[in-house]
Amino acid sequence: MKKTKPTNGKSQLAGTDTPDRANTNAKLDSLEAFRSDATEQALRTNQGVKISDNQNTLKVGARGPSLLEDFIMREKITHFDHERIPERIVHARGTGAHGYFQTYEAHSDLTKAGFLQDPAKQTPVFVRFSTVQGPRGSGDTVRDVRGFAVKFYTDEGNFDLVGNNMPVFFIQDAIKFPDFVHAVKPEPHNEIPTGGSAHDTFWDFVSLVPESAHMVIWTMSDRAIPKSLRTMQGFGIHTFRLINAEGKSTFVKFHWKPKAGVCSLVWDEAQKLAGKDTDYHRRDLWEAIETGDYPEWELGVQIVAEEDEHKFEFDLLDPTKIIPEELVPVTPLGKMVLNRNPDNYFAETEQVAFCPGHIVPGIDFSNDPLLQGRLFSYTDTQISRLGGPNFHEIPINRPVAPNHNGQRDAQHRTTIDKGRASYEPNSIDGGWPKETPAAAQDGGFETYPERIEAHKVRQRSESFADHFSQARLFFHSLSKPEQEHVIAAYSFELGKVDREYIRARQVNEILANIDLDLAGRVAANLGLPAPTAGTVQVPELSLKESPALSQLNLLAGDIKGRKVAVLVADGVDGAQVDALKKALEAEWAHAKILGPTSAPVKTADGKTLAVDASAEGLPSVAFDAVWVPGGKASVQALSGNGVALHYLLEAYKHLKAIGVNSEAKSLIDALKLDVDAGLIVGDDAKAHKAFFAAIAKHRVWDREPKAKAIPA
Ligand code: HDE
Repeated sequence: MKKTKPTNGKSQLAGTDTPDRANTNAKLDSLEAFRSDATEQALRTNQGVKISDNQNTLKVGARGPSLLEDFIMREKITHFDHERIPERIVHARGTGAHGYFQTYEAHSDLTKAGFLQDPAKQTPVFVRFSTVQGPRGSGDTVRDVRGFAVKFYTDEGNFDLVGNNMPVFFIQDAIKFPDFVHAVKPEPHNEIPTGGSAHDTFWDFVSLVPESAHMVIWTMSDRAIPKSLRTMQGFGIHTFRLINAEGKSTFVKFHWKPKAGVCSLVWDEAQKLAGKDTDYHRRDLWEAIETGDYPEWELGVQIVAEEDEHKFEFDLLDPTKIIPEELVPVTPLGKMVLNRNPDNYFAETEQVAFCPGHIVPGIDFSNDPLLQGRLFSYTDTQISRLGGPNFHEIPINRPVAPNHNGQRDAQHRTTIDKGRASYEPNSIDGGWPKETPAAAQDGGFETYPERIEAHKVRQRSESFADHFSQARLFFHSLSKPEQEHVIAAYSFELGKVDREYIRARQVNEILANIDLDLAGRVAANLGLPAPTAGTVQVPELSLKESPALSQLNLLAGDIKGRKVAVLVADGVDGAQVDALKKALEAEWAHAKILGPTSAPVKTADGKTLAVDASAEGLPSVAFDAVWVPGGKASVQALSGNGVALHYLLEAYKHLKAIGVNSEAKSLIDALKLDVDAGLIVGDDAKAHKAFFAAIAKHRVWDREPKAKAIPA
């Protein structure tokens, strides 16, 4: 037997890198190096002891039993055993980013909050986007609400705006939240389904709780399958108060409007992505920030004067209602830019702790009963999730403002408090830290002295009783394709409900009160009789449609940040590929070159063209559009390549812009795809322009009826 040198567990590959591999490693190193704080540092234990062997447990002889005295191995394994912390009970799956907020001007008429005064000041923020139902490892693109939580590290303390990508909520009173969450979470006997609401307990609950009707129709709309986290609106949902230096209070609703416009996936695409790229949204946000396409949102408020509180056809305190933007437009306050990825997922995105109760002087709560309950829940949940009441000391949660007070000790205390007096008043430490009287500016926090005279009761206000008129307004405000998607989503979800009485209840007692046509269409898809009337009298709203609710009216109009797949094979026309790439870059859009494999291809003029991935590795669902350049041999090869043909077919089915060079038209013909407003054949700058215009429209909606006949 050939004798080999003992390896002591070290990789034999070390030092044998091929030049290509070394190159890739160099690339990775240059990306990551600036982040490592262990460069040129020795490997040590947590107690600071240098480690000489990190490969082998201490044993009695090379083949003997391991020794309990191996403190190095025990420390390492013990720490590992406790690496996981409880995931969030809701919103467990999330992704975060750093950035800044900058006010457009001083909003002193509305609020004394310092971060809304100086247009030259950038206030740091950390944002966490999330899904609600699924566990931490679940798919990004499931049908669900998205969390949109922003922590502003202001000079006056942290302000958390903990919102969602939809402007209303499922319930009106916090006491119903555990019931709602138990119903939507995977069923208790088999823990199915992961990440979705298409199951009996969810529909059982929502069909029994009509106040959920408005939010449920939002979750059945395309808003629940956003294309990207960058293309979502955000909403504070509840009515809040802003308080100015004179103590004047104004009601507001917070809105985030994405600069990239609002767009969604189509359902088949969302389902496929959940398998093909579980991290699709996370990756998209990460890559956008790494490439310098910094996502941006405008923060705005709908402003309602205190004296106008009761002038609406709904109650401002009811979180199942919007204020239509046609009635109260959104006043822009400032912008938020996300420009830095976290260094460490766990330390930042997992450990960040939001709470709607984190507010600063100049902002205050309303009596929305859902908001009031949230003020308790978030801090309470961090105590078990983050292991004690000192979670504010974790770096991502620390305010930039100082936070001296008499709170001491408890688990995980890291501050080394000096001095004897951890109480107030004191004379030993000179009375410090002392209260700051509430003042116009820079004063201590003072609650708005709202006058309330009432009995203590467990009651729902009469003004919260209408559950259907705004659900109807939403449905009627959608474009035809969006309405069709809502009908399809209800049909899909209720089709997964085993108990027919639940399906029937949702159709007859909820959908029929929203819209009889909607109810009839869903009933037909479920094989149920169409209801002929609703079960309650739904108030007629003065506003019949709100165009601000349809995503088709919320596109950005440009193609910044969009991704285009370019399908190539040996013999491709390299000049055409270059020209398209340049044209896209000029618009801040990006091309990825996809080959039959991950190996480079040869261009028609004999050059080597590196590819970004194989077409199989980056499927069409990960792109906004597809382009096929010319080059006879390339087109010939693609016409016999099932992955490439499926690529085009799938992009067509998902209503995406497709551009083909005239030499490549044979591919389209072979697939029997018709040229339309989004399927462009051409070779020149004019063709690029038409192609880009189609991408800007996001989908070719007119193609949808035809696309339905294409196999999924
Ligand atoms: Fe939450 N919610 N929620 N929620 N919520 C949590 O807090 C809760 C509600 C929202 O990225 C939990 O730290 C109650 C509305 C977001 O870390 C928990 C009620 C809105 C996030 C909690 C609501 C939200 C959470 C779980 C009804 C939109 C993720 C972990 C009274 C305005 C924040 C945690 C992040 C997270 C409770 C309703 C948004 C359990 C009791 C309405 C974006 O405390």
